[in-house]
Amino acid sequence: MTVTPTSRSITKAILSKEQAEGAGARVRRSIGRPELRNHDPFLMLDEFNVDKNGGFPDHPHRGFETVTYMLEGQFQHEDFAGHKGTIGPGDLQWMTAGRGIVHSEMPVKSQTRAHGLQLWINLPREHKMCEPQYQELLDGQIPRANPAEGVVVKVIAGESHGVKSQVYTRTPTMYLDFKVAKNKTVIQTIPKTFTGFIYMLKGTAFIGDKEFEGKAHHTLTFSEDGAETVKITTKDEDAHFVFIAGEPLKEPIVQHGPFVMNTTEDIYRTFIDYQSNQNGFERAKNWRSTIAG
Ligand code: FJE
Ligand code: FE
Repeated sequence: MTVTPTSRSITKAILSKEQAEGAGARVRRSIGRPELRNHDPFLMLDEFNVDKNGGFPDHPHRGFETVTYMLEGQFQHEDFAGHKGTIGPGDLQWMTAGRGIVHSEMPVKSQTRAHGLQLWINLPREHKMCEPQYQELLDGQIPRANPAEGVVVKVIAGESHGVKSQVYTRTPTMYLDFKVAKNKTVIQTIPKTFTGFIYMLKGTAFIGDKEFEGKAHHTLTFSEDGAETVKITTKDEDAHFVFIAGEPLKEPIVQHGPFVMNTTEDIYRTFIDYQSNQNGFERAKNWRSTIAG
């Protein structure tokens, strides 16, 4: 008989230092860095900081989803189908790239800094070539749970303390933004089979029965022991972190930059599709965004 512990524990704590990415942008890479590769179903998590001279000009995606969650400043987006918009603090863009998106992601020029998180979630084989879809929510449209005084959970995807997100997840995913005042304990449930992690934005939190200490800009990965809760405690500091978990796809991953497929053959086909503007990349022909300057 093996005993299932009550709370998941922390198996790794990795600090993300800033590195250059895109065009003059700075990111702290969490998932996707060498020590945190293939955290199935997650491909990448970047905490980005972009000033008015930087950004992520015209680039493609296929085979996964990008989830952009703004913390500070304003960010603009424009794609090859004419889909365009601006997201500000607390707003969310859940983009299913599916068979193909070409777009540009840039800060609003008058702003000094755009700061946020971008998560890449892999898609299961049967959804990789789906029609692209956007699910966009303003801060005020994202439901909150308030499990105790001083504890606010924004439910971006999945469920927390009886509050459910309406975001459709093709890969079962939980994405929760926790703000926890000092000297609190909160218990978050998590399905047995989900992998997951916490990425600390501010302050200090103590995770699991052994109270593993997590500090800002660290990724804390959960044990995969079937425990159905994560116990989180704060002490003499308030904490802000995201809690991200999902059902592993357990499929082969062949990634070439912004293209993520199951086989090398599908990656070769993707290069051809992108170069010859077909199978989802039709509108890439002669397209240039108006926001990348
Ligand atoms: C990309 C390099 C990149 N992190 N965080 C190579 F920078 C990107 C890319 C991003 C990105 C965009 C935003 Cl808005 C936030 C990011 C990397 O766009 F897709 C590849 N392939
Ligand atoms: Fe992108």
